[in-house]
Amino acid sequence: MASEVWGARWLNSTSEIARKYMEVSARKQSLVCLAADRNTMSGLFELLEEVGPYIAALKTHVDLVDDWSAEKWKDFCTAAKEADLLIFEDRKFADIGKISRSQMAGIYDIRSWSDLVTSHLISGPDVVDGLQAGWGDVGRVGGVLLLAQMSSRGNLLSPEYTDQVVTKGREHPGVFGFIGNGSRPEELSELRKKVGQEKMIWTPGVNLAVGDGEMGQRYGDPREAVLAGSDCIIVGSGIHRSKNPRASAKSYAEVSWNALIERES
Ligand code: S5P
Repeated sequence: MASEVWGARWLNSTSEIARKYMEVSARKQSLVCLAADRNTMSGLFELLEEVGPYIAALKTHVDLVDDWSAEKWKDFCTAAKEADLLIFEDRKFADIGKISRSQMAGIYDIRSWSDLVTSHLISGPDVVDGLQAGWGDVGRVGGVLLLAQMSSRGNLLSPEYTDQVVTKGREHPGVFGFIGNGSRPEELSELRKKVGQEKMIWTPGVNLAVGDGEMGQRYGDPREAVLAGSDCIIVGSGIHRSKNPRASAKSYAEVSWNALIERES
């Protein structure tokens, strides 16, 4: 099933997690990663229950939950696994290797439940080794998404910086892929050319209502993002703030899946 739509991407992939993502996306016919930016555990459980069937991955910001507890989080992650989802902690690591390794532990113990994490490469390539060592410390494997571009206006990730992140990230087996700017399809096409076909590009900054979002966020069209090379659209408020999150998630799933078929055929 995954090979039918993902074709050579699936056949040539050497990443266990990338293959897992392609399989889940094909099972659910969705390239949607939900940015589950709700700040209560009940809000998170409710969202998961409503939209689980229409999404392929669940992105969290574990440190913004007001009533977080280790026990409730464990239950939440179990529910996410039961809903056939990859769990992606958007921690945006940026420290030196050994500290990143320790930050995978600590109170949130990200290494024990995340399949994917985000990281900047500003401190150099050892951050990726540190994060991989973190998963290794608990006998798990995971993938790092490097921020190659950002969706927020005025960000400091220059085209030269993006190029360096891609050049270094492409060679590293611990790098699952890159975060690209979903709000600008032309930037995304350029990014895809540089990234090649092996690694993933996941894109925030997409919404069916394009334009400016809150506090400097920018939104582009999800179909255009996928056609320009995005492998996964990261959608937050477009789903969790909508009047009917389930119906919205279904719409994003359909748009993204149809665009993938259009792109790959
Ligand atoms: O450049 C970025 C990178 C990320 S990971 N821009 C982003 O918006 N994000 C994340 O995507 C951000 O942290 C948030 O969780 C999500 C976008 O949410 P939305 O509500 O704007 O769709």
